[in-house]
Amino acid sequence: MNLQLQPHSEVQKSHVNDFHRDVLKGLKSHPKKLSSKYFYDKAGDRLFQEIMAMPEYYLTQCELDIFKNKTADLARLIIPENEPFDLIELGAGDAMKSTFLLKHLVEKGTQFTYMPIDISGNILSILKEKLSRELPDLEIQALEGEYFEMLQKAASLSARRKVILFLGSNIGNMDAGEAESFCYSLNQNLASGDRVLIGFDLKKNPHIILNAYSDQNGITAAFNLNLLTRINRDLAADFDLKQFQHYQTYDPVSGACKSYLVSLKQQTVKIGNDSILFEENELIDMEISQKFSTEKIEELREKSGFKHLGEIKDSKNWFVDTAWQVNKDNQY
Ligand code: AVI
Repeated sequence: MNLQLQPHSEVQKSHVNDFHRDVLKGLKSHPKKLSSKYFYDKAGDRLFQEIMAMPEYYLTQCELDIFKNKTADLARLIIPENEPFDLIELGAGDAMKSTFLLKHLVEKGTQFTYMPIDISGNILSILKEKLSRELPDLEIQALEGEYFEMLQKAASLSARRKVILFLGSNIGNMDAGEAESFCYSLNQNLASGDRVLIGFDLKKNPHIILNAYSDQNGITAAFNLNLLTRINRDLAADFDLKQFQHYQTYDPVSGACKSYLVSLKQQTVKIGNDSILFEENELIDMEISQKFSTEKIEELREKSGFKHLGEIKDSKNWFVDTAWQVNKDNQY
């Protein structure tokens, strides 16, 4: 999920403009807000790798447990029988978990093309290189760009049935409205019979959840503060990182796990030609990592018009990969 682009390109300029616009809009709102989609520059990617390796951050291990130890069940749930198909992964990254499924399918001689979609061409070339070494028989068609544009491209490339993977509880980084419109658009961009597998982090003991996002070593804090460093670098700003402190909350009733940065004093921060005033203890809303109940997942499925196919949980029942199918005959 590295959004950094090659220097001096037109694409880079338009991304910097979007970033500038979003940052100013967010910091001029009440309460102040920054989008966690901007966490992932080079340093942010590295910090997220460190987070995934932390013992407290159980999410990765739970979903890995599903992909590694329940691979055949997973394949039975989402893979169309006796029919070639395209397996599309949204935000594939290093495809650490899905590689277990890919290996299983290749070994069984299943006919399919793996289509990883990512905004970062760099990540996709590393992935292609890794997979062609580990699974030389795998057919890969990497798609660089935004999810929905690339889904349309995938549809134009082949009329085969599509199976979409959206893993890692990335859906939890959207607020309720965004998650609904994302799932609805996903449904609208697919054809009847296509399938999706979405990873959801489930509600559990609140201490476990809070610990995963407020680690003792401050890696999650650094992950949040890194966005201020990015704004300083890319938008000529002068945030003093020592004057902002990470604060994490988890509300076990709503399932909202939220991170904030707290301004430690009254201060004015320059961003290019703009000045933003922070009161002492004023918050910047940085990220939501929503935790789900089975009912909430069902509600999301119904609102976006999918049919339930099944689900697989890890051995602790902390994480679920849920399979839905597009059923256009039955919609509205
Ligand atoms: C990428 N995403 C699913 C992570 C999460 O759990 O919300 C990002 C993250 N933020 C803090 N720790 C990890």
